[in-house]
Amino acid sequence: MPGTRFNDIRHFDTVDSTNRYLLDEARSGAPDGVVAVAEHQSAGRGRLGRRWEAPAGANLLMSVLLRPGLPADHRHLAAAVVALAGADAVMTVTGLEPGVKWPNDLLAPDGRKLAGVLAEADAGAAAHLPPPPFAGSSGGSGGSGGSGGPGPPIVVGIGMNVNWPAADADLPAGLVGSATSLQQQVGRPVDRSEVLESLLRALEPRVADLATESGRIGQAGDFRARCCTIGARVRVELADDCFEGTATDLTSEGHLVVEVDGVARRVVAGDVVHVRSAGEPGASGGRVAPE
Ligand code: BT5
Repeated sequence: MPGTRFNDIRHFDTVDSTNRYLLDEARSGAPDGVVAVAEHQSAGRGRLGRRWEAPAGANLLMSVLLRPGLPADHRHLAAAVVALAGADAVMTVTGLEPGVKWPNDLLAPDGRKLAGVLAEADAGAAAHLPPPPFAGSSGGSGGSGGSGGPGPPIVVGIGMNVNWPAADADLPAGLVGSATSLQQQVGRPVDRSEVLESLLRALEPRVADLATESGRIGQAGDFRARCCTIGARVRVELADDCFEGTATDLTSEGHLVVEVDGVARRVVAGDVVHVRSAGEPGASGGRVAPE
């Protein structure tokens, strides 16, 4: 795609998972910016071993390989910029304004899930990268830049419900009430290639921003501004604890701050469910976990 790093877009009729494919390519040295798009995934994956459902030929199923050279504590931003670019594309193509649920799902205005993002870093592949030319500098022209910096390559996949489900009756019972599509929201079929092109165009400057500290601060600010989890009543489910509170902020590292009985608790990793009071439209049952 001219003017972007996304000039190698590989289309598949069927693949097990576009994330799995690009992680393997990364291990073989594939460069920053390779994109994989599938009509169908036979083993589309969500977080924590969960499955991503989509019938053939209806939705956007894509992954990008990024070598952003992000500091370890900022790697969540790779997923965040893809979620933000997904939201940009939805707004450009349909006019719908999705919310971004922490850490990186897109929700329709009625609270149902339109898209999910899965970021996977391959620590093993980092060994194949050259050392950063200016290790220790931040924001300069050297070691943190776009086409291959320190740190592992990161594959970020997004599954966006474009034309499926067309109606709730299309969904398996487990997703009724929690999943929706662009078509269902706007009442007409939506062109998947327009969404893909718009997403990649929006993603380019956001990924470029990851190379500098000021750019990262800007992206984190965009994420905070779009994050519909802030201000929401949430239930946080940790391995050994579960509590409810109100999400009040995101830290610059992307951790969620949840106030529980007047005490601020920082959530780094865990599942978060937006809790809605009776009478509010569709609760998001989507569980959220960090990559
Ligand atoms: C996610 O996981 O939301 C990340 C999904 C990432 C999918 C993309 S598709 C391209 C790339 N290649 C892959 O193999 N994966 C990525 P998580 O938050 O764990 O949500 C998964 C849960 O969402 C499932 O357990 C279901 O409950 C629900 N779900 C499954 N398919 C859905 C869909 N199409 N729409 C809404 N919810 C869905």
